[in-house]
Amino acid sequence: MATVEKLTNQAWGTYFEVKNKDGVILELHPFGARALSLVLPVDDGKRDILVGCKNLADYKENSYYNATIGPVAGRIAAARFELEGVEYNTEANQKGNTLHGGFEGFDQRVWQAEPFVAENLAGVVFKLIDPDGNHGFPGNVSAKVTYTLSDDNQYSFTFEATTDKPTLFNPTNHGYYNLTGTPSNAIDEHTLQINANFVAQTNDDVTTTGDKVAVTGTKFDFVSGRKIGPTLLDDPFLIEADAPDALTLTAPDGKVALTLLTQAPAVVIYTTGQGEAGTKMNTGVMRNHGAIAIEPQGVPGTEIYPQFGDITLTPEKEYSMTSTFKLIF
Ligand code: G6D
Repeated sequence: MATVEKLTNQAWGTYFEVKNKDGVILELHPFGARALSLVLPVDDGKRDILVGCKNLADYKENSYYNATIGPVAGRIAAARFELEGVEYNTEANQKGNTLHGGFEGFDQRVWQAEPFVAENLAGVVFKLIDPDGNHGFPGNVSAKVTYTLSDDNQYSFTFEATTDKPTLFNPTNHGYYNLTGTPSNAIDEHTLQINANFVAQTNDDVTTTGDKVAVTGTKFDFVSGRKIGPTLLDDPFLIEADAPDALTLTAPDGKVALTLLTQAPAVVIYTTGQGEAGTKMNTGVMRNHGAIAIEPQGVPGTEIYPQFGDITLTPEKEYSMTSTFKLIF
């Protein structure tokens, strides 16, 4: 029977530990409504497949790790957008664009936490009120992230939100994974299969162009599944609407795999590089290409490219998006 406990220690302060009947452990924290660890009982020992920081102070320096990102994940080009004829200016925190909600996005807020247990699962509901005009985004937004771990080994997060005036809302979970259990191993020997025939084309500053590119014959072609190798990615994969799932990542030893099912139209895949190499993480020192971030979300740039969908949140409609990782071990 899945359980959840509120705990306190020196590294994290107050955090939550969810356990299921198979001994999977998911640790969650109110700072950034983030996951701290996801430990699987593999036959050769306990394996934490999340790449996270050693303590809370490190998360404040590296706040994207395994955090809730919002109100808008990815980049808002030129840190501006228009809604119903009104122009809004957000914070230009990277190369003149707004990255991941600006200087103090959802990953840097302390969320209200409510642990809960239900039939065959347990988890934590994190809640946040983002006031009108905060960091340039209109609307008093009530945001909620529900993390669950089920007894049939499914790890899920659901984003929900309401607003009192039209705004943008496109959150994600910025989970970093290494299925060997440590970022001291490169991800090169992991096998990745993605049900995406197209990626959204990006500019040099990683903003999207509005066009999509067929993956066939390119470094983005993971349709049949292949080893990641030295491939560097920071791209939105456009998930085929009729696909049974979005992607599957498999450990080099084959003992662990994740299959992602999501209501999101895209998954941004980001592979770490030299910029993160050398950082002392919770499960070892990050080597070059030591982790892969898997971020289900609306396509970045949708606020200017309607062909990608719609990320406006209005008082008339609630936002809800669920992503589920099937944990195979
Ligand atoms: C870089 O461009 C990438 C982002 O997509 C990623 O989320 C971040 O590093 C961690 O800015």
